[in-house]
Amino acid sequence: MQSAMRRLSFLAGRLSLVVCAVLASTACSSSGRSSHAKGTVVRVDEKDFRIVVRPKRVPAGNVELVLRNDGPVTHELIVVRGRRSHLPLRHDGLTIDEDALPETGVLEGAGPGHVRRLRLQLMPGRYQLFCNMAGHFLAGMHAELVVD
Ligand SMILES: [Cu+2]
Repeated sequence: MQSAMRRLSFLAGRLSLVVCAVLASTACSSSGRSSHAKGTVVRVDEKDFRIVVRPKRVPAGNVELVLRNDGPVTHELIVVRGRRSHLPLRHDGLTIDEDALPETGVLEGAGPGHVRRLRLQLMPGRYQLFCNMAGHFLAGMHAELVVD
């Protein structure tokens, strides 16, 4: 019974986190830049086939990812909470099974030179950032962000 309650509150926490992410991205797209506290800015640079995250460790709360695609091909960014070793591969063996994961945030694919922002409210834990275009994760497009 107690473990069931713990699981429920864990799920509720995940749900509120997803809702926050959705609200943040909506606010971003409707008003451009918001004037209230942006929180910690994390630079995420993508290129064939790496993701560099700076800083790699941030305090919990509002985090703004600034994603830059250095190309030369289109890349996307998916953020999930958990350890990399727990990310499930699809049967194609080339991509992560996103449907099996509670996503924290997503920026769909964009071409070289694009800079986009994703605002998230993150609770403490380990987060995996990866590109899930066919083969890109396996080629090395993943990085970890630790939230204290
Ligand atoms: Cu990619």
